[in-house]
Amino acid sequence: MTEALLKYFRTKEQEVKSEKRYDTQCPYCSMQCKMQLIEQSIVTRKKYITIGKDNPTSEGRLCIKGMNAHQHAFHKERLKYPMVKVNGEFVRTTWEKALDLIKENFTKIQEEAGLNALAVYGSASITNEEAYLLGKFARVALKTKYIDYNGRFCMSAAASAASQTFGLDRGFTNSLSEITSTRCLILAGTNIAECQPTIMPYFERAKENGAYIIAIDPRETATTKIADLHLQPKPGTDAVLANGLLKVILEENYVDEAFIQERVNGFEEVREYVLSLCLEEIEEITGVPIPLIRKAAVRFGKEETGMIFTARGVEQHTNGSLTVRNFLNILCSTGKIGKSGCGYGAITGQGNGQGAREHGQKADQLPGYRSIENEEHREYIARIWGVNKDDLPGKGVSAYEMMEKIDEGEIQALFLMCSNPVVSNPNAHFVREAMKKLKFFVAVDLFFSETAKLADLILPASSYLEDEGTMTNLEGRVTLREASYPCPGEAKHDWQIICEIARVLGKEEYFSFSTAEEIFTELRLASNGGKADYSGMTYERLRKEGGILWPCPGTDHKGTKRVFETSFAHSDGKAEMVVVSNIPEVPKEQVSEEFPLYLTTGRVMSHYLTGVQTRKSPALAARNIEPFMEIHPQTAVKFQIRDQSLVKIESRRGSVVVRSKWSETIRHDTIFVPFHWADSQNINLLVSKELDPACKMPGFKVSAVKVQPAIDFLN
Ligand SMILES: Nc1nc2c(c(=O)[nH]1)N[C@H]1C(S)=C(S)[C@@H](COP(=O)(O)OP(=O)(O)OC[C@H]3O[C@@H](n4cnc5c(=O)[nH]c(N)nc54)[C@H](O)[C@@H]3O)O[C@H]1N2
Ligand SMILES: Nc1nc2c(c(=O)[nH]1)N[C@H]1C(S)=C(S)[C@@H](COP(=O)(O)OP(=O)(O)OC[C@H]3O[C@@H](n4cnc5c(=O)[nH]c(N)nc54)[C@H](O)[C@@H]3O)O[C@H]1N2
Ligand code: SF4
Ligand SMILES: [Mo]
Repeated sequence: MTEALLKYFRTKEQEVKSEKRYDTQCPYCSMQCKMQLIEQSIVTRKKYITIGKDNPTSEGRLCIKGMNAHQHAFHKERLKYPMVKVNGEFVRTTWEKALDLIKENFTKIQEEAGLNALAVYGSASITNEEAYLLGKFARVALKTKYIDYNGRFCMSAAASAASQTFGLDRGFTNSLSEITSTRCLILAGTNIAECQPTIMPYFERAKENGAYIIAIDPRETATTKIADLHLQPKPGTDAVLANGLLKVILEENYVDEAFIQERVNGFEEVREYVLSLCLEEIEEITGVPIPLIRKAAVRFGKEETGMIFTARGVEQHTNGSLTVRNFLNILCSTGKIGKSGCGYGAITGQGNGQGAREHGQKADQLPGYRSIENEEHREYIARIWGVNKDDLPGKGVSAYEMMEKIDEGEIQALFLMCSNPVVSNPNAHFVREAMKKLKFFVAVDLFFSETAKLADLILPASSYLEDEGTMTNLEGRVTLREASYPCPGEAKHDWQIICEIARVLGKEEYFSFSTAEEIFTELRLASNGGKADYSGMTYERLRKEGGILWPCPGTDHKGTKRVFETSFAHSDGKAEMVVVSNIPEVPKEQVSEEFPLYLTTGRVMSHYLTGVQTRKSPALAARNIEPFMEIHPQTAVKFQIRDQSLVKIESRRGSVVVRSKWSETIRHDTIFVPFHWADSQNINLLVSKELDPACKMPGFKVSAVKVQPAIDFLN
């Protein structure tokens, strides 16, 4: 071919024949960045680009995950048809046959073993409409008490702490724009630079404006690098560290007596306990030197304004909820809550981590943040649903406890929507074995996830590009995701799937929705008068206003930028401080001669959760093709582990083999492994089943382990 001809074809290849644009929101984290997929037809193929769209939260920014999300949505392994397992192999089936199979098995199992033999496991990556409908589906169509969701492993500790201390759990009590003018910011166990990258400019602007940033993390991360002061506690000792901070605040008298007098209960008990502690002991337990504890406390105490942010680093512990409460004790004592530049932020995790925890997927919850054990709440929701209050089941158990019920045979069938529990649950080997015992298991997913592979039937769901609905972001801002791309093959929206199953079960009258908006209209009513009140929001308003912060109790209500300005949400209007003992109720696994190191787990920027989606995205997978173990070089040498070599990590529960990564910036007694990989690289094989007694959060962030070169193990 001549040069001229080649050039002609090259130019032709670049020539855009036609272009379509689809508005949507990123399927990943709680920032819910608004974006637009541009689909260009060029000569031989289609070309895709994703760009950010302006909005009040992410201000048009995107991170690499959002930019590349279409790669998994268009992946050739996307499920396009219902798949049924026949003799151990999945074969394509029709929706009609799939629905018949569900009807037959659900009915038979409930007839034989009772209503509660069926369980539902939901997700915080689905829309508000779907989360709401799934809760209703469990209670009205299946009449089972067993429903819970993956948010149990995510937001439960922070949610329970905020509910107990403030009487209300809106992840961030203020709006993001206030961060930039706040004087002191504590980032406790959060790695926003990798996990909510588009939030970073708020903190960078705060720093430019002179804010002092304190990070608390056993590792140095891209987030701790923006901090002025980095405290590196032993994993799992944050509650004790918070006691240390409080002690200095009390001794140096940075307390806001007037605020406490007027707005807080329980201060005296906390003061008495904290003053009885000695800083030397706190230094010993946490590994944080006293001068640094002092420096952090004095700075936070003396600044005019301050905010505390927590995330899974301090929350995913068997005392996670009390740990958060102790950070809230600091806010209450210093009066840094409910004012401009003063507040609390539980950095929410999943895309709809906020909304999905409000509308009834939790074992003990009804829509609008109502309680399933409160007679008035039951009455109200039963009325909206058109059922008898006494027919609504009671409260069930948490996500991991459902796995125990499956193992015991009390739960015999499972309907799973949008989660990969065999990878994300603690004690993963037990969970996989338990799930194999299910008599009938339906999974709704985009892909053959590790868990879906165990199912009897897999139903193909639509993705973020295709499924319209509302998502509530980390600010508590409800946003409308305008997805409109056609579904691949015969995939359906999660809400449609719920409605169709309800129909074959004879419950059509309660689930006769033909659009997501119709479900939202019912959700608005159901949330009316509840703590998370969406009743004033409409799709039209959400479109026009770019999102609304809840509570929004009327169509002329503007939404709520800051909560707790004049009172807290407990009946007496006051916040409840609580004594948080240095000795946790559930003892944490300690290092020993046999298991000499602490293992903590978490995330990297390019992967998302169990990695089912991001491992399929070439641009993302290429950044981290496999898991790794971050270890201090001195520790590595002690255990004969070379950099970039395979290592066996073992706890009392199991072992994995991953590659080592030397890092000067992690504590000597701690290793870190991200959890985005499955099977023999699933770090949850090592994590124990112990749960926080208050909120049932597992201790993902601390296990005692030993490490050795994998070569010994392979020999
Ligand atoms: N790239 C990416 N972004 C995500 C996700 C993802 O999978 N990938 N997931 C989303 C979801 S669902 C969630 S919940 C959030 C999670 O967001 P984060 O909670 O910020 O993420 P993690 O990496 O789990 O943990 C945060 C930090 O806690 C530290 N840490 C570990 N143990 C302790 C401890 O005992 N004390 C303290 N103080 N710190 C500790 C870790 O070193 C880590 O840097 O991210 C969301 N965004
Ligand atoms: N060791 C350790 N374990 C952890 C954590 C940790 O920090 N350390 N973090 C915990 C946290 S915070 C979380 S949030 C959990 C998350 O744990 P999981 O809920 O298991 O996480 P995902 O990987 O998001 O699983 C979602 C599944 O749903 C599918 N999916 C995606 N979108 C849709 C949709 O729109 N509809 C349907 N039907 N399916 C869809 C995906 O393909 C995937 O298979 O993991 C927890 N486990
Ligand atoms: S992963 Fe989070 S920060 Fe990144 S584009 Fe998606 S929503 Fe935005
Ligand atoms: Mo999460």
